[in-house]
Amino acid sequence: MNLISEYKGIVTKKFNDFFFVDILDNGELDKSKRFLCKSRKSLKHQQKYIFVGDIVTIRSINHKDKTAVIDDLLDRENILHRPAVANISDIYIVHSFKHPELNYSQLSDFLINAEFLRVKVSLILTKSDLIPPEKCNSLFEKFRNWGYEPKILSLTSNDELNGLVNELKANKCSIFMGPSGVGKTTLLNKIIPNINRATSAVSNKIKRGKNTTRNVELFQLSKESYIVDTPGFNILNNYMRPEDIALLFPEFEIQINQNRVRCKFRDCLHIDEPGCNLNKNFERYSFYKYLIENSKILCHQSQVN
Ligand SMILES: Nc1nc2c(ncn2[C@@H]2O[C@H](COP(=O)(O)OP(=O)(O)OP(=O)(O)O)[C@@H](O)[C@H]2O)c(=O)[nH]1
Ligand SMILES: [Mg+2]
Ligand SMILES: [Zn+2]
Repeated sequence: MNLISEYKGIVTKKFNDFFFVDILDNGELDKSKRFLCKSRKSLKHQQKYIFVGDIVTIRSINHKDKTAVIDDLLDRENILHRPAVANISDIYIVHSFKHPELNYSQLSDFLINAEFLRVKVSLILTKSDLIPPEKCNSLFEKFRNWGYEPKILSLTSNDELNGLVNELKANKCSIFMGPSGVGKTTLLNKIIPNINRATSAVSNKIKRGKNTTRNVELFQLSKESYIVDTPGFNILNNYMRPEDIALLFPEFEIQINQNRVRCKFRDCLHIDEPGCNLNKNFERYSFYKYLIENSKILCHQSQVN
């Protein structure tokens, strides 16, 4: 007889009113520790909504049917709103060089919104087999100037894969995010071979993904590390205060945090304030100015309304 009546678990998948919860005990990769759960009604009344990545306690455990009830939600480290995932430690923005075509402004939007969560953000570029090596090298340099050292992957080579896997194993909970068809699930299938999640070719005509992955799902990579695969989606821009935007640009953040350069004013927006010494000679500076202007307008509108 099993005397334990309550377990701690991690939510791996959510669909309608149900959740899959994996028990967090000895961390072994064991399917039998997965329970299909509903959440206790009063949790909703307390506005405690549960997302993939949440740590919960479960009760009313039926070991035969593998069902249980989520009894409580433990404190979260953070929450990403779209897609809704909790407790992320590392974000990997995934884009392909081609099919679908690399779109710089879309990629920049993804990066800025990922930086908003204030966790480590990395860039993965896939399908390098579809472009000439020189093009690949020049794009590598471009994104290094944005402050990211992209990991370049392709179906035909595993050169960068081992390094990436070791990195993912050292992270607590990594998430793959990016448009449909860029190869997020293909990559996950390579990293955790027995999961065999569905992937599909991008449409021939418009070279766009087919939204193959429909749900956010969390997979265990090793004893204490997880990876979340997400459906391709359009980014939902977070509202950012003008004074917070510089920290979302590694081009500025490095200068500010290394404290090599100082601005005259503490609330400097690094636009055209006299005495601002930050280097603005970088490719995405006009995008930065655009975000500041946009944020000021939104801020003004909210004060008027
Ligand atoms: N040529 C080439 N094709 C790739 C590479 N990586 C993935 N693909 C192909 O790209 C297509 C889309 O891959 P998926 O893994 O389904 O893409 P996804 O990002 O998960 O897409 P959604 O689930 O719709 O968000 C598949 O046909 C893959 O075989 C690559 O490195 N090179
Ligand atoms: Mg997918
Ligand atoms: Zn400044």
